[in-house]
Parts: sequence; C-alpha cells; structure tokens
Amino acid sequence: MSTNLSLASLIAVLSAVSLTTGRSLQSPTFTIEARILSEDNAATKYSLSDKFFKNGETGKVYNWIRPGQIGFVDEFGEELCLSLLHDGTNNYIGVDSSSATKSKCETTSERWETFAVNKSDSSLEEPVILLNDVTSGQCAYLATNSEGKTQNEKYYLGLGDCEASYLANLILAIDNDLSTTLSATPSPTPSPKLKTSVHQVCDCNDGVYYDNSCYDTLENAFDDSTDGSIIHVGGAVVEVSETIEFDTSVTLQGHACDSANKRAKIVAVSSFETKTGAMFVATNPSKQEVVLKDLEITSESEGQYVAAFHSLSKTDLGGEGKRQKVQLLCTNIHIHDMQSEESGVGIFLIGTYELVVDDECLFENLLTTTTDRDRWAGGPAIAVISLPESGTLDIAGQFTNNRAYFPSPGTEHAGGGALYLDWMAGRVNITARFNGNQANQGGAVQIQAILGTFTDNGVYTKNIAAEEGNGSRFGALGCIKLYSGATFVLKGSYIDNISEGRGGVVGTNIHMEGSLFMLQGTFKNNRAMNDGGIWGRWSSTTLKGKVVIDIGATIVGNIAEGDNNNSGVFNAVTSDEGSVSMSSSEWERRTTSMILNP
Ligand SMILES: *[C@@H]1O[C@H](CO)[C@@H](O)[C@H](O)[C@H]1NC(C)=O
Ligand SMILES: *[C@@H]1O[C@H](CO)[C@@H](O)[C@H](O)[C@H]1NC(C)=O
Ligand SMILES: *[C@@H]1O[C@H](CO)[C@@H](O)[C@H](O)[C@H]1NC(C)=O
Ligand SMILES: *[C@@H]1O[C@H](CO)[C@@H](O)[C@H](O)[C@H]1NC(C)=O
Ligand SMILES: CC(=O)N[C@H]1CO[C@H](CO)[C@@H](O)[C@@H]1O
Repeated sequence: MSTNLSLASLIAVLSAVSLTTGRSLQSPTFTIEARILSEDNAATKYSLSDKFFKNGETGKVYNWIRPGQIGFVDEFGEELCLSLLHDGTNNYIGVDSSSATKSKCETTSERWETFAVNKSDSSLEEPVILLNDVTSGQCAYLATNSEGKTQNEKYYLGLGDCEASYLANLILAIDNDLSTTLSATPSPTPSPKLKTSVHQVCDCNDGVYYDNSCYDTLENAFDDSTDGSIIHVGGAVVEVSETIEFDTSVTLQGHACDSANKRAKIVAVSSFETKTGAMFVATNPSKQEVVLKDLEITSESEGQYVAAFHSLSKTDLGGEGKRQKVQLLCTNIHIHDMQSEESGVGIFLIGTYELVVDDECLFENLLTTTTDRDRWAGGPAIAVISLPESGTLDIAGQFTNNRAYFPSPGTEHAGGGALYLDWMAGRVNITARFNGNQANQGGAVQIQAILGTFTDNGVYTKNIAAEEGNGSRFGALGCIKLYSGATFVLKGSYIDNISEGRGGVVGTNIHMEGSLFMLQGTFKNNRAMNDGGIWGRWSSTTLKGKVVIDIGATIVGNIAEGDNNNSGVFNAVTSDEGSVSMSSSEWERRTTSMILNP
C-alpha cells in the first residue's frame, strides 16, 4: 500500500523562529489543512485526507499515535505513521511508515527542526499558517528522529502551538512527475526530481546555525557543541580566521542553500596563516567521532599556509597525542587549493579506528612542501599515521593534482603525492581515482608499513614519482615494509603513470616471510625511467614473502627505459644477491601466474 503524501514534495518550512518550548500535544483527532502550491505557484487549500491519499484511501482519520507523530490505525490494527524521509541531500519525501524500510511508528524525540521559508505569497507580510489542525488549532511542524546520525534521517509530521512567533510552517507542493513515479513504485528512496527544501541556516547572516540559533562564528558554535551535535553551515561563505579546536563528537553539515552548489563553503581568511596547523583540530585525547558532510573547504589566498582538518600530533599533550583515535566520516566534501608544511593538508589523523571517504569527495590542488631536513611524509590530501588492527580505512572519491615536494635543503624525498599511510595494521580498501598527483616516491600513495589487508581497487592515471635531485621511485604507490601476515593486492587500473626512477606503478622494499604481494589489475602504458616498468623493488634484505603476478592481470605497453625494457614488467633487486626481473615479452609467453616464494 502506498500513500500519496509521497505525491507531495516538501518545499519549505519557515522562518527565524525559536522552537524549543511551547509544544503541547492534546488533540485526539484532527484534520490537517494545507495550502498547496502548484507549479505556477498558485495556492489552493486542501486537507490531507482528501488530496494526499489515493482513491479509496480518502477520508481517513488521523490521530496522534505517539507524541510527535500523526498517523492512523489500519484495518489490521497496525499503526501507520506519516513520515518524511531525508534523501541524503536536502530533499524530503513524504511516505507512510508502511512503505518505509524500517516502517512502524518509532517514537520521535522532541527536537524540532525548522527550515527557512519559501515565500508562499509575495504580497503577504503577515505570515500564513500553511498547515494547521483545525480541531486543535495547532500547526504542523517537522520532527526528526535523528540525533547526529544523519543517514536515513527521518522526519515526522507533528503539531505544535501556532503562536505568531512560530510563523508559518509547511508548504507542500504537488509534483506531477513525482506522483506518477512514486505511486507506481512505493519506495523510501526518493526521486531526484524532488524540490529542494531550504534549511534554516540559509537565513543566517554568517552561514552558521546550531541549536536553533544563528551564530556569528563557526568557532562559537563548536564551543557550544556537545557530543551528538549537528552544526549546520551554508548560505553565506563561512570564514575561519583562527584554529577551531574542539573535543566533541559532532557533525558539520553543509547545506546547498543556493541550488547551484552541491556544498556549503568554508574558507580560511588570508590573514590566517599557520605553517603546520589547521582550521579544525580534533583535540579529544580519547574517542572522538566526527562527520563532515556536503562541505567545500579552502583557503582565501594562493600560497597561504593553512591545513583543513587535523587531529592532535604526536607531540601534543606531552606525547599523549599519539594515542588519539579519531573516527572520521566524510561525505561529499571538496577540499582544494591549500598548502602546508605538514602532511595531511586535507586530513591529518594521528590514528583512527575508522576513516571513510565517500565517492563524492574530491581532494584537489593540495600541497605539502617544506625544506625541513627531517621530513619524508607527504600525503597532502590525507595522512594517517596509525590504523590499529581493528581499524578500517575506506577511501573512495577523487584525488587530483595534489603534490608533496621537499626541495633542497629538504630531504628531496617527499613520500605520497596524495595519501601518506604509515602504520597500517587494520583493513584498508581504496577505490578512489588518482590523477596527476606527484611526489618523489609514491606519486599518489606512499605506505610505510602494511601489517593487515590492503586492497587497492583504485584508478591511477598520470601520477608521477619525480626526480628531485637524488633518485625517485614508485609512480603510483609505494610500500616500504610488508610485515608477516600482510596482504597487499593491486586490483585496480594503473595507466600512464611514470616514475623518473624505479617502479612505474608500484615499489616495495622489505617483504617479510608470510606476507603476500599480488598484482591482479590492469597495468597499461606505465613507465619507469630506470627499471621495473610496473613493479620495482630494491632492498638490502632478501625477498621473503610470496609474490604473485596473476595471469588474469592485464599488462600492456609498460616501459623500463633504463634497461631497454628488460624489466618492462618488474625488477626485484636484493643488494649482494642479485635480481629477478621480467620483460613484457616474457609475460606474454606465460600461461600461468608468476609466483615467487610460493
Ligand atoms: C521557492 O523559492 C524559489 C526561489 O525563490 C522559487 O523559484 C520557487 O518557485 C519557490 N517555490 C515555491 C513552491 O514557492
Ligand atoms: C571496498 O570498497 C568497495 C566500494 O565501497 C566495495 O565494493 C568492496 O566490497 C570493498 N572491498 C573490501 C575488501 O572491503
Ligand atoms: C642520495 O641519497 C642517498 C641515500 O638515499 C645518500 O646516501 C646520498 O648521500 C644522497 N646524495 C645526495 C647528493 O644527496
Ligand atoms: C620499450 O617498450 C616500448 C613499449 O612497448 C617501446 O615503445 C619501446 O621502443 C621499447 N624500448 C626499447 C629500448 O626496446
Ligand atoms: C607512458 C607515459 O609516460 N605516459 C604519461 C605519464 O604521465 C605523464 C604526465 O602526465 C605524461 O606526460 C605521459 O605521457
């Protein structure tokens, strides 16, 4: 059974109101009246029972089924609630609980969410109550069940007092496209054709909204936040002029107030310079969970030094900083055009149990650069120093034109053009696309140690390990040490990458007994100016773990310039012990996987 509240797409709710008190929910039954705006913006009055439900479903009596919930009891005695599903962007869709995945009438919290109004009738100064309960005289509002967990956020219709200070509430608009698609296939998954609802933050002068108030700085909102808080940004560009330190578990939620933008914009003003610091620093020495959603983060001026998001560093809190674990979930964030002397201009985590970067994220034009004589770690987009055995790293999205560069008198050995991953004992899963990133070693990704399972499903194109004075290696990815029990599998696509030294795609050094290194993906037109068109290894230690070049791998057109393509596929050198290598023509003659140390 479907309901035609799903015929209506919610457009907006109103106004700068403070909705924390004054709710009383008494009326036993009522009828809702709604002023419906059609495409041409003409307002018509309807009641929910005669227009929002299909033929045969008209005339239902709606009740307060629970505090904060309107619904009805069906012929089987089941309670069905009207709810609005959040589709993950800014859209809401009305459904009854029978067509929602979780269904049933969950008891909602009493937190009420308000939205900026879409002016319904330009001639009226006086606000209009667009949805009210004629029996009780109360007005309908939205209530949300979410307490910081923004996925599958659900909104419910509820009633509250219609005091003038609350102003108007809901506008429901009929969307003809929606009515056909949704009534045919009742589903909690909303149609992208839904109109955008406008969040309260869009009316705030400084683009910051938290706990029913506009804030003049983001810092103040963070200062007032508590665990589980959602801080909203959007509308105005949010300016950050000094480091915001916070120790709460919060969600920073962007809103696309202007429908042309997908994200809310946060900018470090040009006077805010810090060679190694960041705009946001998570400072809780133990557990801290942070969600970043729908945000664009950048700095105002070119060449300005400031990073975006950091955890503590290992020297913070008298050395305690290195024990910190921040869980970070990123959805649709775009961090770009920033630089720092520190790793992780986008995101630096000393440690994490969970980092998720979703497929809509984009890290672009980020630079780590220093002439410090003791620096090796690059990773301008993301640097993670420690992932414990129970930890997970899931990195999707896009990494474009990021660079790590440590020129003389620096080390000339910047590692990781986009990502720098140090101690990886947990599970790592990379599905991101890397294009045009550059470092001295690991054009896109540099890994110091793998102890767990590292699966690379990424797409790497045109990344470069650049000669900067003293050799270079690993065009796309490098890993210095594979511990016993480590699995490092390359299943992705690696195309047109270049190492001006060794290892056109990938390089390794120490392989301990009981480790596995495997090439399974697509390797095309990569180039090492020295040796190892795809894989190059040099070590003073004997190669001990298992190495597999899967016969299912696609290997075409890779070049090892330094040895006339003798190691077009790979070259693995152990100093004092000699080397083993393979050319493309040898590979082409094979009918089985190549396995070392089986
Ligand atoms: C909402 O506001 C936008 C922009 O002002 C306008 O284009 C749109 O027609 C309005 N919609 C309704 C239903 O009032
Ligand atoms: C890696 O992530 C992709 C995309 O999210 C997923 O399909 C795949 O199952 C994951 N693989 C592992 C080994 O977790
Ligand atoms: C180049 O690096 C090697 C070790 O990586 C070092 O021994 C050598 O001195 C360096 N040469 C120059 C010119 O910096
Ligand atoms: C190496 O291989 C590439 C691609 O197959 C080819 O264009 C190039 O001429 C080869 N170089 C030598 C020296 O054989
Ligand atoms: C084989 C090769 O060198 N392909 C490309 C690698 O990436 C560089 C930089 O983008 C290109 O110039 C090469 O053509």
